[in-house]
Amino acid sequence: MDYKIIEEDNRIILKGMRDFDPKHIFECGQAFRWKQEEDGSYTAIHKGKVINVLRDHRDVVFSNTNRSEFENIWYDYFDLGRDYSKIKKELSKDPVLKEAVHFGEGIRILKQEPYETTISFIISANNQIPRIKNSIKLISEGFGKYIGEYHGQKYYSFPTADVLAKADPKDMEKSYKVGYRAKYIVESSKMIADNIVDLAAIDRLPTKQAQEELSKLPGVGPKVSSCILLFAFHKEDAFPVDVWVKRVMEYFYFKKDTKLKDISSLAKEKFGPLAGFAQQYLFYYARELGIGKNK
Ligand code: 8HG
Repeated sequence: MDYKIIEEDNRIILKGMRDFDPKHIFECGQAFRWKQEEDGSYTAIHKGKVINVLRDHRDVVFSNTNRSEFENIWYDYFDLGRDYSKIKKELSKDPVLKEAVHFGEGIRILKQEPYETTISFIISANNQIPRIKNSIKLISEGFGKYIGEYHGQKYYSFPTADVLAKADPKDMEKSYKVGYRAKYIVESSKMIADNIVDLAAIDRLPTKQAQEELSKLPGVGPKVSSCILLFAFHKEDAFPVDVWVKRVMEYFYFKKDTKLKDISSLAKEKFGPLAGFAQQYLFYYARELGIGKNK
């Protein structure tokens, strides 16, 4: 972790940055708002700021930002204080993870906004990533604030809970392509806006209690809550088991159809406090290569 931070006009450059590949980070399933540009860089909006990220040989270039924003927002968002080489070395003791880590070597777990992550993963249930992305884009355009234009694209912030709490579920269902999840989005937003579930307090809870708290929200079951815990709160022992993670765990470890409970137990036993990271390398590896798809 011996990279150097350099500021140029409207840019921050991490010189000699390892363990950071925009494609791996933004296409590994954890985030839905990153858009690939023609030059291979990626652009997204977070906390009302639009940023563009490019891998340039040994460096990572963040455009449309400055030093203070970088320190206040992006350093935490990109988890830049963590040594991923150490995590990868530890996980690679397992021969399956060794392959998965090699495949997604530039993955980092982002720390995304709790409310946006909650709604995004409510939308993700029984859904496909391109459709999830489209709904989130439509919701931001329809209910969020216009922030500005970047590379010819207009960017909108994700709305706040009190805005979606007042949305009409019928309209959400139709115009925002979220289907039956519309009522969960509106009801969960009401509970968050009314502080019945206090997202700000989740940070301080241990994983199990945090999961119980999130499960009070309609549309939030074990998989959705694990995703929220990992991607918004960095609860690194959370291990979301979706179809892909189930398949890859069965394919390599169990060699047969296995209950979710048993998959979670094995993950806990094998990966312990690093389970969330292991899950991300596995999800990306399985989904990109179609592992276990045609059993
Ligand atoms: O990053 C993810 N990890 C896991 N385990 N599941 C995910 C991620 N991202 C994501 O969308 N999902 C789930 O996969 C939600 C949905 O059930 C499906 C979409 O491919």
